[in-house]
Amino acid sequence: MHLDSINHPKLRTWIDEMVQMCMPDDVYVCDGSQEEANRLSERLLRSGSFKKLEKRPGSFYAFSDPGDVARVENNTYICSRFREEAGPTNNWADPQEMKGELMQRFFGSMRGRTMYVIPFSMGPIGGPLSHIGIELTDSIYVVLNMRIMTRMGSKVLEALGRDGTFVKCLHSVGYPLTPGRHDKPWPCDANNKYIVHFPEERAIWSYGSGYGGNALLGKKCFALRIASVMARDQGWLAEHMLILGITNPEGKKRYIAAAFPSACGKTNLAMLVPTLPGWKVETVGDDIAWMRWGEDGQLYAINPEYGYFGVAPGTSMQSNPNAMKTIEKNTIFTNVARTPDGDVWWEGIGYDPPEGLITWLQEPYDPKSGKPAAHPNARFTAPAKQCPVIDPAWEDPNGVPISAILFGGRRAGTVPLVHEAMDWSHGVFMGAIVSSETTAAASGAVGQLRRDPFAMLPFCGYNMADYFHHWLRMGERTGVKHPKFYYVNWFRKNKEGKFLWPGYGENSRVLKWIFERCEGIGKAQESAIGNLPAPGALDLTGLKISEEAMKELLTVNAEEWLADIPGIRVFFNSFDDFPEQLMERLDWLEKRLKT
Ligand code: TSX
Ligand code: MN
Repeated sequence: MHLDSINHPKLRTWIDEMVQMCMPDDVYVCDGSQEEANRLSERLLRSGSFKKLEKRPGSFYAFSDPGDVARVENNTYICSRFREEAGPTNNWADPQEMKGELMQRFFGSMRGRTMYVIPFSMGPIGGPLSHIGIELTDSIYVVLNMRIMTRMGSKVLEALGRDGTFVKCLHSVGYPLTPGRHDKPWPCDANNKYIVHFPEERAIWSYGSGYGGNALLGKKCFALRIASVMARDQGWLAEHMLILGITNPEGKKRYIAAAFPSACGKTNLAMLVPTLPGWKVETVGDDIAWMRWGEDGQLYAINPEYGYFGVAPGTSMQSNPNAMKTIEKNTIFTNVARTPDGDVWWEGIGYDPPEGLITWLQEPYDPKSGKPAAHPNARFTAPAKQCPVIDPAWEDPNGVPISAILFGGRRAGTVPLVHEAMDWSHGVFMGAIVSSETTAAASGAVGQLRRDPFAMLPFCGYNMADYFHHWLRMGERTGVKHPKFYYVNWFRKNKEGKFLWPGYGENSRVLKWIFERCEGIGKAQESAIGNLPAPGALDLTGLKISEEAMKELLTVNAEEWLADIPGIRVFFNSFDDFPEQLMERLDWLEKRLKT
């Protein structure tokens, strides 16, 4: 579509300004149609950025510059007016100074390219919890991924009308095609990446990277960093949570939201296949939840996204059959390995690498090299509606009512399989102490404890102390029915270093107990840290697990917990204006553990 099809004066003015700065050869407004997507895919096939995957209809293969394979937290900024508003866990820069620096980077950055205007909606178009963004980008790869990850195109412009509000998202790969310069399969400016948020202005400027979390600005940048600020200002919640529906054999359904740091299997949980007969899990979302109190006093959640941007390695018919079926068609694969007959492969896909495999670096795969065929952060981008267990209400603009909120982390010791908070503020405390041990996939040492409150540390667009206050305030609303809070740990190990819990589909046994607690029929016993399943309350029918293992899984070892407390205290004290209520909760916990 032509730029003149835009009849929103403020949008038009902003685009004109950005065009002046970035100097693209052309401007194109995306309509979101299949014809448009076909045309753009064709262009990437011709230029060599995409390869067709003959084994997967409508699917493409892309590989990145090795210097542009992940989010870049060191180059991610929150440019609020004052440093204190960003807090100690974010990089802060003065908005005016940063704008000046970035304007130099963006100046002429789109020369020789087309600027694509992507109107997109986070959440069902026109829904009461939904918000609109406009991303300007010089990357076709971004356009095609945004078309899967968000509701995108003409319908969004219609919903925006002549004066609707939108989040301004500016993106350039930072590789202008100046005379004599040739394009690359993955253009980027790997040494000069900036992922910059202007929360007051509701704007995002992203420069130099084409990679998902840095370039698909609807996701982490908008739906979490900017939306968390909007949510604080407007009295709702923008969270790094999956949403699942769980139905018991009698047909009663409840919804659960859950926050986990990376490498804990969030997508696997969202699409879980229960081993308990008669129980069913359905997926509303696998990464982000926007939640608010409904008229009836229940907490309602939507998934603002339209697709899954999932980690491929480790995904198999064993670990996540529903994800495997979701990515059979209409999927973009980035940095996986490819087979000579037009399929994909990665470590942990569940079968041996085929003959003639080509790595993500476009080299012949050598198993003896010790180097993986797929990058550990290789991704699939797939439409949510292709998930075989997508929830019937996943597009309900009013959201689904949340009965329980789960937190979790990867802990070899200390933390039991599941425990329940005593009340809302205890639930907020549980969220605030979320921590996880690092795996090989993450950079740095293996097995190190990382604090990641609410799994939001990299994604909160303002001061995290203020974020905790906001969560506590949300619970003070009168006339509302609080969800219950739980902390789960699928990763506890025995003395021999073996996982005690089988995990995966067997986690349905834990979900069943949580479901029954919400029904008021599940039995619990109090411990120092909260409520544990009472003896016999966890349904272990048909599961081969020793009594010692179960005992270990549900043990609260006071010494171990007390050893954790100084670290938590240091973390809490690292904030100015940390909520008194949560500090008191820590004292409460310590006292209970000592008696
Ligand atoms: O996703 C996982 N979940 C959640 C599933 C709904 N993973 C994979 C984590 C990396 C992304 C798990 N890994 C889970 C889990 O519950 N549990 C474990 C640990 C584990 C690994 C292998 C076994 C058992 C547990 N194997 C056997 O017991 C044979
Ligand atoms: Mn995530």
